[in-house]
Amino acid sequence: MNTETAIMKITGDAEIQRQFLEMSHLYDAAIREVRTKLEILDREFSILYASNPIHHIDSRLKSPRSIIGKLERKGLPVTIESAEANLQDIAGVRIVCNYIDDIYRLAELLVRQQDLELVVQKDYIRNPKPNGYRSLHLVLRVPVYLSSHTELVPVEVQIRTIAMDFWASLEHQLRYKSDVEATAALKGRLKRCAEQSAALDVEMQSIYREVRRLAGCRDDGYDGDDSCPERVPQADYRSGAEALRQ
Ligand code: 0O2
Repeated sequence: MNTETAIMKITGDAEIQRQFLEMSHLYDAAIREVRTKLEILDREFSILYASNPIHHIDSRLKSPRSIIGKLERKGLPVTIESAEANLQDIAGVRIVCNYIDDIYRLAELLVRQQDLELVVQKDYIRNPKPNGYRSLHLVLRVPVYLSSHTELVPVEVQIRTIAMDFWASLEHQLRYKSDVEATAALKGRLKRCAEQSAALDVEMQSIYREVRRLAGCRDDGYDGDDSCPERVPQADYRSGAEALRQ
């Protein structure tokens, strides 16, 4: 069954539509919970330390077309059960920060919350992808309290700086615009931009720390160093909350 046939099946079948609505409600609730947690942290930082770690937050529910496409690419059954069992990015939250320190600080604060469980962590800042992509990815399981029971729902959280986000959006266009050929020259130029923007992030971080020190700002208790603070352990795919809670 190709993607179009699968979409036709979904849109034409009342029972599948109902299941899809139920699933969307669940993942949307999980997104809202994560967003609320982040807004609370950001507000607290602004009150206590006169700083806002979060520049802005984006979130999205993966569309049926994109869910079906991903299941097909992975050779998995195209059903709601299969999507729930195999895809961890149906719910996605992207946090865009000013500085690299903010990324690790937020990750640490999220993972410390008792009701969130860290399932997967991928640190593409310490270990950028070969194309230059940088971002910290966490998959968190979030409890959603329903009328009859509680569901633990995975949410993929991507945390990156403004510079990383700027780069990723152009690279995304190059990758997904089928009418633009991703030549080696374009890829090479993008890779160089990734290196330059990584250096910019490090320098901006350093200047910001110095400015805060000179201004005598209240210490936020975070002792990150240089570009990649050691507080968040090396990227890996292990399960469990221990990775960041150590
Ligand atoms: P979209 O449209 O953003 O949703 P997995 O999800 O684990 O099965 P993968 O690719 O190994 O698959 O996961 P990974 O590496 O954590 O990447 C997931 C998401 O990160 C992607 O989602 C992108 O949003 C982003 N991403 C990862 N690598 C790149 C990259 O090289 N360039 C850009 N621009 N974004 C990247 P989707 O589903 O691919 O796309």
